[in-house]
This record gives sequence, structure tokens and C-alpha cells, in this order.
Amino acid sequence: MNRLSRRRWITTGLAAIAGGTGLAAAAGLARRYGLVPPDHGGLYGPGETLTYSAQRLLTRHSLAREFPRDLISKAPFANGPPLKDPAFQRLQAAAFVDWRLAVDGMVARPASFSIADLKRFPSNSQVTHLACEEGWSYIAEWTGARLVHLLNEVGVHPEARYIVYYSMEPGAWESIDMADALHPQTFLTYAMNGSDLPVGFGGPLRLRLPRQLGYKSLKYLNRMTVTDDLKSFGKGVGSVSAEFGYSWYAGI
Ligand SMILES: Nc1nc2c(c(=O)[nH]1)N[C@H]1C(S)=C(S)[C@@H](COP(=O)(O)O)O[C@H]1N2
Ligand SMILES: [Mo]
Repeated sequence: MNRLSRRRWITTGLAAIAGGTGLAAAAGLARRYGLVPPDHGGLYGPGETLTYSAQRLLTRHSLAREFPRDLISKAPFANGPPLKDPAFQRLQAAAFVDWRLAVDGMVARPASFSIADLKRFPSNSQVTHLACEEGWSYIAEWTGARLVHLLNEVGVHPEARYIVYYSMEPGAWESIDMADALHPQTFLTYAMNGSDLPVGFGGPLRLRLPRQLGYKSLKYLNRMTVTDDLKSFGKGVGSVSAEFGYSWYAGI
């Protein structure tokens, strides 16, 4: 079978099975193709697997919608006050020159990057929508380096499957699969609406990934670990939000 027809078959199979013999069978099919999210074991497990695998197959190469600049929201909403952490505030007082993004795990060349280093990577902008699961949203222009560029710099091992990423905010961490990590709209974002990313919006560095809900766009990003298995991270379901019952895969 060629790739396209095989993909169509899997997709059709998932939909048919979900409608017919139930979610558990769809989950079995998804497992065969490596499309099982790390939070598949919970109450909504089979549903999570179906959402993730169906979206992955249907939207494999798709882009989040980009908007014209005149639709940029005039008063974007920063969800939560700027970080109060004393170590963060010391870095902020020195204009974040000592801020580093550390990258380790399954990479050939572990390294850390200053904001100036990231600004030397090819710069890209996107005008996209940030949607919170609580119902509000805004449109902004985000500028940064593509995560794929950084991953190529450090040399990701071929067996790697996920990127775990941490905030300087204590306890805040998330992860994404390689499809989202390599996606051209997944940015290490250091600017918003033409200025350095304000602290309230996650400055100096935030991951922006417009194909998933806002909570995956972690603010105050300071570390990434490349891995092939999420079991040893936290409770093993892939993110702190999944530990609280949100979907690990929050595709929109
Ligand atoms: N470090 C950190 N990142 C975070 C959050 C947070 O509380 N702390 N909230 C998340 C949630 S739930 C949403 S909807 C967006 C909100 O982004 P905004 O502040 O730019 O509106 O940030 C996400 N990233
Ligand atoms: Mo949110």
C-alpha cells in the first residue's frame, strides 16, 4: 500500500471503528501506529487517543490560520500576573542578559542559548490566535526562531519522540511530540507585536504553538529535554496540565 492510501485507510478505520465497535478498538488501532498520547490511561483515555490519532492523521501538515495585521487585538489579555519569583526578578533587572534556554536529553550537543543567541537564528513572524480553554482569546504577532532550527543545532537523536519543556515558573512544564516540535509555526518566541516579549506574556521567552490551546504555549521558557518516553516525567502523563485533567494533546 502506498503512504497516502494507507493513511486514508487508517483514518477511515479509526472513524468507522469509533462509530461501530467502540473507542477501545480505535485505541488498539492507534497503538499500532504509534499514535497513543501519554495521558491515554485516565478516565477519558480512549477518547484522548481517538482525538489525538484522528487529528494527527487528518492534519499532519496543516498550518494554523494566520491573520492580517489589522486584526491584531488592541488589548490582549495576559492571563495571570508577571512572575514574582526572586531569581526571575534578578534576571529581569539585568534585562535578561543572563537568561539561558538549556537544551539536553537525547541530543548530540547539549547546549544553552541566550536570547541574543536565539535572535541570531533566522527570525520568523506569525499573526495567530491564542485561545485559552477558559473561553477567551486574542490575536497577536509573534516573532521568534523556529524550534526546528534549534533542534537541528543540537542534533536530535533519531529515536527521540517528545520535547519536554520547562518554565522558570516553579512546577510549570509541558511536552509535545516531534510532529509539533518540527512544525514550521512552533516558535521560540522573544517578541510580540514588534517589541520584546513583555514579561506578562511570558518574556523573555515563550513557546508558541498555535495549533494547540493556550496552555501548551508555556511562558518563561528556560529548559528543554528531548526524550523517547514520557513515563519518567512527573506522573508520566506528559505535562502538569494533564496531571490536572486537561488533555495532553490540545489540538485546535
Ligand atoms: N508559565 C506559565 N505559562 C503559561 C501559563 C501559566 O500560568 N504559567 N498559563 C497558560 C494558559 S492556561 C494560557 S491560556 C496562556 C495564556 O497566555 P497569555 O497570558 O498570553 O494570555 O498561557 C499559558 N502559559
Ligand atoms: Mo488557558
